[in-house]
Amino acid sequence: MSTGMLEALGARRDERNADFCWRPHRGPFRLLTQAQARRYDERGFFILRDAIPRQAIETLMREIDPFEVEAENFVREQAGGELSIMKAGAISFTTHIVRRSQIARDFCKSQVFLDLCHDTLGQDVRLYWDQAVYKKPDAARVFPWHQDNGYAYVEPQQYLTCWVPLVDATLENGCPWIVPGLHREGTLVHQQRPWGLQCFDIDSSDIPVGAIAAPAAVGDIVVFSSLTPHSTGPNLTQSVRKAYIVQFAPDGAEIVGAEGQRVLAADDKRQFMIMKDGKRV
Ligand SMILES: O=C(O)CCC(=O)C(=O)O
Repeated sequence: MSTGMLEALGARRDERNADFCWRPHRGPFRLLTQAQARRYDERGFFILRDAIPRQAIETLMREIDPFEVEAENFVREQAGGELSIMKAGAISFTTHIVRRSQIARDFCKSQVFLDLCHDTLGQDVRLYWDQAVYKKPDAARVFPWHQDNGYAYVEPQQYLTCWVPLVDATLENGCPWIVPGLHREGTLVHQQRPWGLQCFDIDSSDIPVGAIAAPAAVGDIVVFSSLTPHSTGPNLTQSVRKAYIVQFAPDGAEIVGAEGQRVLAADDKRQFMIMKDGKRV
């Protein structure tokens, strides 16, 4: 079924991804219900409701805001307003906050992430990436359809993304949208588009048949695979949509370059172990 979907969307597998096979999750689980595990296997995502106390999100947001201002000012003042996929006044990506913040480091080791990692990745897990994404009011700007593994090709391909809203993420302010099912194909070819990489040969603002919106309130986590195609909609409101994205990979994961060169994803300053033998590090 998904091969037909791939064709319909003008998508194809990355050359490095010849024989990917999705590994279903059988448990035993610490946190996931059987229904959530089934949804993750079948659709590539689920929303974990009320998973983080509001107070923890408020503390985290207060910590992140000044780093975001600094990143935004850098792009505005030193990079001519635009740097890679970041555009001052429209969208900011503030990466590796854990390098500078104990609050962010502690957040990434919260029990809920340990449990999610245990249930989806195994016993030995590292933080792979963390970034805040702030979407400013901008009626046009969507974030294009992509898989997280399309930005840097990681093996094993199946790692975990937790999209954490710092304010309620709604259809109006740019919540995630997900195309279910295609995570089972592994990593797809991504092409450069003006606002980011894209894995479908459609307009970035088009919503494929079957796509599902994932609005999420403060306290929820949108949990998806690094292989789940997703986008976020435009921010049609007058306030900033803020999210913190934390990604986790099994210890030993490697980034594979276009020529096959491999780099271990184990920079201890930002890709530290969160769990060893199933226990917090
Ligand atoms: O939060 C957003 O608006 C898009 C971010 C995203 O999809 C990503 O960083 O992979």
